[in-house]
Amino acid sequence: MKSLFYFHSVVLLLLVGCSNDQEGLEANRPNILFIIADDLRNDLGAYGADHVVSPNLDALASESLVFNRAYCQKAVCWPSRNSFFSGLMPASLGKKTNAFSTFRFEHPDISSLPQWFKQHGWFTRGFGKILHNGQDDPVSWSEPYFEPEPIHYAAEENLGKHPIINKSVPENRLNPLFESADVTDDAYEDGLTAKAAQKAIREAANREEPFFMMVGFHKPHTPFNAPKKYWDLYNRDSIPLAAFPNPPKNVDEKYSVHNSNYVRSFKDIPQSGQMPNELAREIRHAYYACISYVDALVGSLLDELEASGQRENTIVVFTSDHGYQLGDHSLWSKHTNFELATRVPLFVSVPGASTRGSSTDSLVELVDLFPTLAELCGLTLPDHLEGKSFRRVLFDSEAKVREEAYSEYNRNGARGCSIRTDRFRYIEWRDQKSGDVVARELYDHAHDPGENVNVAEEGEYDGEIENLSKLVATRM
Ligand SMILES: [Ca+2]
Repeated sequence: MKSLFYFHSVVLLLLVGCSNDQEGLEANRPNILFIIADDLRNDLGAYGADHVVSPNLDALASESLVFNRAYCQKAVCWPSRNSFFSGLMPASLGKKTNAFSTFRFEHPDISSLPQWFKQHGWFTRGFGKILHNGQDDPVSWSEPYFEPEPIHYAAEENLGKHPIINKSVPENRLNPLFESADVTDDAYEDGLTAKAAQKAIREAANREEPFFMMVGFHKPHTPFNAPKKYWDLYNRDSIPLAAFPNPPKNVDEKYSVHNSNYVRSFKDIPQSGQMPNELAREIRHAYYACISYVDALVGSLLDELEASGQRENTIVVFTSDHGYQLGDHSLWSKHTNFELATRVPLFVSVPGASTRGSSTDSLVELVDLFPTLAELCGLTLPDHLEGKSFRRVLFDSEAKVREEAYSEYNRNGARGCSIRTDRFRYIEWRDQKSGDVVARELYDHAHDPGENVNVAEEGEYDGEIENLSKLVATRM
């Protein structure tokens, strides 16, 4: 009888241990592994992109709640990353004085996301590209941040000739946009980042306190360089081209689109006009090879978690700082307010959560990750946060915490304020001096999920526009 009671107690304990309730999770003080890709649009198996080879991320998705509608707050590295890292919206980060300033320039005393966990007893580590290139936030980490020396090129013909990529067009014109080099994973910096993070995961198994680890990979950011074995996973002829290669109809192109200057700044890329189809397909091939490379590196981290016995008590987050356009709407690169540039992949794998392996259409923002992760682990929230916790969505995929997701990108003297609701994307372009609305865009996702036709001036949506405009005003 006694042993039967014991048996029942063990079963009960196991059930409690595996339950999805908040208390169990808090009591376990879970580890957090937060992985960030760079410039990764939602071209992954979990989002229906069968033409992309991403087996490790597909496996992670099957253990996660997959967010179909997660959005960055600004489709460019610096503000997006500083935003989710600090918990502030891009407009609150302060003036960027140079490439080496972070949000600390104007907010020296707030706690960052990892720092908040550090202050609550987590052992925090950072690897690779987390803030912008070359930026660190030493106070956030329990041990010094690790970033390898930049290695952008590894193919023999490209070695030693090419300066570090930056926005200087003349310098970039020396650099190829992509290379396929017959090298190992750690011939590029992302492979070295993964190795260092793997070692830290192994070491963490012997530590009493839980860990909070952020690991940022540079790919699939330009240059689209990946070991040849990842290129070999694809048959170029079957790689799809952009379904809609022209700017959306009825937009003011002065604000809405750009001329892809950044991608055109690389060697042998045409300076104007549409990319020839053959080149477009080759660039997409390169981008997908980079996704498969990142996928393998993510797999190496997850394998290490499993091998060190920590997977069952680790929350895993996978996301990107923003999306990307690959010839869609005539655009190469990010820097817009469209769905393809603002939407990001987001998987959140919470031990024991009943939503694991399902997906949600709940709207969330990257700036929401700070309060969400803190709440999940039972921490109070610092006062400065500007996001909303979506913790309850992780236990109920039908739950909604937001009516809209907000993103902003400015161009040619106009502030572009964009919201995505269940049905619409609405963009309001306001003159940065007068505040007057100079252009509007409305895309009806019920009929136009590709955002190919701006219907803002068609009259039949005037009522919706009035409401959407009020909603934008609450966020700008
Ligand atoms: Ca980026």
